[in-house]
Amino acid sequence: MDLLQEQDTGTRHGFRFPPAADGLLPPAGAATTPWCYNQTAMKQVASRIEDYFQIDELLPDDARLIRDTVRRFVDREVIPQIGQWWLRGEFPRHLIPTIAEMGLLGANLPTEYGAAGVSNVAYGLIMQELERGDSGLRSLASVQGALVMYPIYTFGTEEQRRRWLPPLARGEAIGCFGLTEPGAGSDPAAMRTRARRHAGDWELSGTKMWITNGTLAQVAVIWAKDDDGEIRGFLVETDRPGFSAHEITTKASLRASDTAELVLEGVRLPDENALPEAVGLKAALMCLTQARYGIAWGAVGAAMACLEEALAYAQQRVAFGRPIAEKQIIQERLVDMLQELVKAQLLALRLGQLKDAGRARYTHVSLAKRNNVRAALRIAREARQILGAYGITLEYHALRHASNLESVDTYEGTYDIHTLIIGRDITGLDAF
Ligand code: TGC
Ligand code: FAD
Repeated sequence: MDLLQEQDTGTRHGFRFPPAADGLLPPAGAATTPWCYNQTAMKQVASRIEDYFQIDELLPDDARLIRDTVRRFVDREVIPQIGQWWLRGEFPRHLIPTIAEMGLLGANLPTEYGAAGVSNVAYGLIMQELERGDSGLRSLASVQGALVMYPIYTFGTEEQRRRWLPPLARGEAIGCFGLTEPGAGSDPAAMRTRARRHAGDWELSGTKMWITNGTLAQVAVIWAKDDDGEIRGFLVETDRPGFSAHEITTKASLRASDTAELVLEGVRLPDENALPEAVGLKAALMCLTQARYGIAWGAVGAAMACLEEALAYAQQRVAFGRPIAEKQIIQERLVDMLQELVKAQLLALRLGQLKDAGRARYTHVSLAKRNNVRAALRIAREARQILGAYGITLEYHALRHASNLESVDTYEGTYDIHTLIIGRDITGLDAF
């Protein structure tokens, strides 16, 4: 039997519960197998934990509306099938047109070039809901918006904006961002990719590694050192001679995401493909700040999904004659998870408010990314343990989220790198 068959998908998370405990039993006769669903229990669980500190009332109406719309989309189109896509190592590219139509690509960029122009808080909630489905889905949107549309908007010419931003917002073109190399990740200044001048053109040579959307992309934002050793950003159409993308197929994390190695072998580019204001590593780091902001929110979504699943499961699962939710150790674990979730929610919201007010510093973003991703990872691991053996399957979501979050904890600056960024900020001393 295909354990991931789409069945009984009426619940919010498409769970299959183990034999139920008293008080949360499904209607008599509902379960013909040892498995059953209990929609009422799931709804009760969600309403109990998702907004424990009544943060909803701090959100503007439009942001709430946007969140609820994305939530319905993810519940309907993603959650019932994500386990299968993940197992097959497949990014659900058929969802791109809907995601684009909903305005989720580059959503916090101005409407002038086709983006939705929502607030940073609303954008964060979009990332939260996408990652509640899967980190890979949020990654697609993060890269497209924060790492491709943002640099074109911020560092590009008017012509580059007009050419690329509308199709990127509509999902008709997909972008990727090549900064990391096989030998340079945390320290991108050590990159070896070169951009040499050739009779007014540029010639790019080098290898970029771990690039999200790498094989899907029509355009790559590539960072390379020029003849003076200055780092510059370029727009590289992926059908140019000398450019190739090779999917990394051995991932045990973020499997529903396209990750690739990019090889540039003497790729010739006209000068108009250089992003004129993207000169110096700072330009690349500014893009990372935008993506890290979205990740800080996204991690909250993954954590919410895991806690909901663990709590609902604990109420259903009987051991030693009683639901495991009655055991003190389980309650302590659930409370620790909730406490971490609430802190992460508050941090994300305050960061969003600061960003909307133009007062967020990149070190604030580092702190939120560092805290929220690590918190989500711990919550996901705890959830997996509460689920016992069932927790190692893809019918449940905890292990998939935990595994994805291993990547999220590494990319966009590892936990250690954010420690050093914040450490430098508060001590004035560089410990890199
Ligand atoms: P450093 O001296 O720190 O900085 C140079 C200049 O840049 C400024 N700056 C930033 N500005 C905006 N945002 C940031 N995050 C910034 N970080 C630094 C800084 O103030 C300075 O400005 P100025 O005016 O004084 O010149 O540069 P450094 O070479 O010492 O690098 C520092 C370090 C280690 C923090 C940086 O290299 C770093 O962040 N490393 C981590 C690399 C990383 O995060 N890579 C991510 C690759 S992309 C990715 O992972 C996508 S995954 C997407 C997905 O699938 O969702
Ligand atoms: P390294 O830099 O080699 O670090 C190895 C270890 O050493 C880490 O634990 C690190 O914390 C630690 N370390 C490093 N420096 C220090 C120090 N000074 N002090 C103490 N400890 C230190 N990159 C892109 O450019 N574009 C993408 O789209 C992209 N997508 C990605 C998708 C996935 C699924 C993954 C896994 C990665 C992706 N990356 C992408 C790359 C990612 O940004 C890097 O993996 C990350 O920056 C870390 O670099 P590294 O893997 O080379 O690790």
